[in-house]
Amino acid sequence: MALRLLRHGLGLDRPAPMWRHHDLAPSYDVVIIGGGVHGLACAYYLAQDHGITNVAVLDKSYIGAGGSGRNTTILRSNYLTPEGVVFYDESLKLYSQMAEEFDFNVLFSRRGHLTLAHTDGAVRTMRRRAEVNRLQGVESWLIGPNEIKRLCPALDVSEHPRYPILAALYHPPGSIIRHDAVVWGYAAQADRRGVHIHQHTTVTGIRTANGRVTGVETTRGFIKTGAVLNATAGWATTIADMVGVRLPIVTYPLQACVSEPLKPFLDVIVVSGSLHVYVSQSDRGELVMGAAVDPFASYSLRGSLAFAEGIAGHMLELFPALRHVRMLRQWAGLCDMTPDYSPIMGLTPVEGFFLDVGWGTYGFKAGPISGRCLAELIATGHTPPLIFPFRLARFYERDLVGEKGAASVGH
Ligand code: PYC
Repeated sequence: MALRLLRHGLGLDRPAPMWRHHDLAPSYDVVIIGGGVHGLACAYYLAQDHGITNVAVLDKSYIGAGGSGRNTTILRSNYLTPEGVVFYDESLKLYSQMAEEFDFNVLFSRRGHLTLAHTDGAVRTMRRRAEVNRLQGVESWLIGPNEIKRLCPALDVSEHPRYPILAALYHPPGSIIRHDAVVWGYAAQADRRGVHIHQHTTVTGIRTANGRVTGVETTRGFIKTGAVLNATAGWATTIADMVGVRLPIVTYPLQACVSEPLKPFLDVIVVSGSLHVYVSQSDRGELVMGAAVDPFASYSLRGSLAFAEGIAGHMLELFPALRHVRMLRQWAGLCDMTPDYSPIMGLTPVEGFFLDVGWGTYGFKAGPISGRCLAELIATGHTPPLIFPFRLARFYERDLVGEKGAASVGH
């Protein structure tokens, strides 16, 4: 015991770092801009599935500092379009296998997901979503107030609230996971296979010649490369501008907050589009809550009083018993919204410049599958069918994938 105490005091039994620091190499086969779940997952699958390990992941801050560490950790695949449903369902499968694959506890927890309908119009949309989901083999169906009460006894399903609950779309596979652990897991696995993770390394320019990428300028020096993946949020348009690719993206802040820890009372994830709120209870007992994006385009990461007041009011309409619960902290992340509320993945007119951007409020749930598909595209030159519908060219070809109706809350 005394020896262990001494070793601990001297810092001799610190766990090994999960990823290493490297000098910037003069060239890499692939440079990934953005050290969130998407970028790190792509690096991992390049190495794991395709044996491409001469890869750099660059982040201007620390890994997971962006949307990957700022989301509310909800995983689901009950989308509105067939293209969206199959895509997010593959991601959910990868998330559910992650702990075993990495031998690392990512606190994956299958909870069930309820999207409440308070109006006839919302009931119609939920019914349509349920049909689309089931046609793609995804568990999702409409339930009434009695079943909602059974799954979530704390909800007020009486006729008294301003917006009584008429029905809900129930999606049993809906889950939560520890978002930091996901980032660390991918980083550790990518590092182990030889990928270089460069934190605090800002991209200042991308060089091209004859319509193709030749290298990346950074605050730590120049990197020669023929393949660059833009896996950023908030800075997606800035990076794309560096090679003259225009993206149909407008950036909005999305705020979230957690309550003080409470005894476990909420098994399911609850979403109300009409009341602009979604909530789950973490393994630590905190209520993790979010709302719609802020109603103005901005790059602000600050929380606002208007958000705190709004979400508290809406939470109390759903859960009156929580009136004495205190909010512990609040924060914001950046959401790159596209015109059809679907992401942009794949090729661009500049050879060697790839996109994994425009995720709006859906990014975290898609990290594993978009990383795997982008890795396949970069390695083989072929666009996997799962991401073909999300190509940039769809905006010129009038082939949109309208996913607004699958949002957690109204935008
Ligand atoms: O689409 O499930 C969702 C979601 C949760 C938080 C933001 N978007």
